[in-house]
Parts: sequence; structure tokens; C-alpha cells
Amino acid sequence: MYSLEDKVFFEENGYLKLDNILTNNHLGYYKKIYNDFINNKHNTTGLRSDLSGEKDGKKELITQIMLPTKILPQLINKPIHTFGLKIAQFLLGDDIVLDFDMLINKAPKTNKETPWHQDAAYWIDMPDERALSIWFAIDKATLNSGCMWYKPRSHLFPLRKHSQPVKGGALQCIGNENESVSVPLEAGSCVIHHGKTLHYSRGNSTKNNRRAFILNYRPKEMVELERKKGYDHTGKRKKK
Ligand SMILES: O=C(O)CCC(=O)C(=O)O
Repeated sequence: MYSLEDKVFFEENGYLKLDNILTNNHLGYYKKIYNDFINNKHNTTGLRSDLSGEKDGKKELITQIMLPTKILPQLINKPIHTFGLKIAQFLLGDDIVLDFDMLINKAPKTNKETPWHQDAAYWIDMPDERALSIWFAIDKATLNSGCMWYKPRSHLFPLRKHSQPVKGGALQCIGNENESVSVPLEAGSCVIHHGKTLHYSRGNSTKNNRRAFILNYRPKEMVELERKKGYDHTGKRKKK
């Protein structure tokens, strides 16, 4: 399913695509769970927001729901999380643990991009910068539905300066498609990126949802440090 060459590619480029991780049965399970979250079958107070920062009282453009495993702890033993932990430890070391998970859905025909950013801009400074995210496609992710784009090797350079133009919205920095690669995915495949890799996605202009299940991993000691400082990824977005 993955090899030493994959690890070298990830280390050099800051991202890695892995195909066909989930079966159709798994996908059926996750689609139902995902829709329950989107349709408010669970209480997500304080965990749900619109990543676009738009608050016009109309429909959400980019739905972000933090910590789905806090609400449904059984998810931790299901394929996304068991595979996630295995590949995260393979790529970064045996001391790697799950820090947080989240759902990001781009609703049909919302056409709102996720701006260029590096995840580490959201986090407190950490002495050990090993960190990665695994982005599982629950739906096929295409250029037009909002697949991920990465600037290869950007994780090897200092963080870019980020701003937050819309209060409560996403952080952003300068980046562009010309220096980057797109990573379309079939449903059930995933793409992994380092915490410092510059990335973005176009808006969803299709008639389908673009559901992603995302897990973030880092060293156990760093997760403990975050928690000691009161940081559990449910709070407000800050810029660096
Ligand atoms: O799903 C998206 O459009 C953005 C996801 C993202 O920025 C991330 O997983 O770090």
C-alpha cells in the first residue's frame, strides 16, 4: 500500500498521494456518518464553522467541523483512523499520535476557494515541527470540485507571512497555481501533506458535495505541550 519510495517522496516534496485506501463498503459507512454531521444530527456546538468566514445567514460555503471523534469516539477504531496512524508513524516516527481530526465539506455550486496557507500558521510554535495531515476524499475530488494543490518542497523553507482578511475566516498567504501541483483523487484515496507545506483548493463548482475527512498527527510530546498551553484545536483562529 505504501513503500520506502513513498517516504522519500514525502520527505523531499512535502506531500504524498496514496490511492485506493478505502473500499466501497468503508465509503458507504463514512458517507452516512458525514451526512449526519452536515445535517446536524449531532450536537456540534462550538465545533462547526464556515471556513469562508461568510456569515450572511444563508447557506454555509465551506463547512468545517472540528473533532468528529470527540462526538463519535468509535471512529477511532475505523479504517480512516487505523490506517492514518500507521502511515503517519511510518512517515514521521513511532512517537507520532493523532492530534485532531476534522471534516471539511464544500457544498455543491458554492465555488469558494480555500486560500493558500500553511497549517503551521494556525498552531503555536513547537520545538519539534514534525506534523502531517491526511486528507481522505469521501467524494471524488477534481479540479472543479476543489481538490488539493501543493507547492512541492515548500515545507523546507520558513513559513510565509499569513493574514486573516475576514474575521473568523481562514488564514492566508501568498501562493499560486503556477508554482504548484494539483492532486485530484478518487473517492477512497488520500493525500498527505506536511504541516509546513503550502496548499490551497479551488471552489466547488460542481453539483456534488466535496467531502473530505482530515486527520492531523504530530509527536506525543508536542500534543501534550499543546494541551498544557490550553490548545486543543477548537478555539479561535489566530494569525502568525
Ligand atoms: O479541504 C480544503 O479545501 C482545505 C484543507 C486544508 O487546508 C487542510 O487539510 O489543511
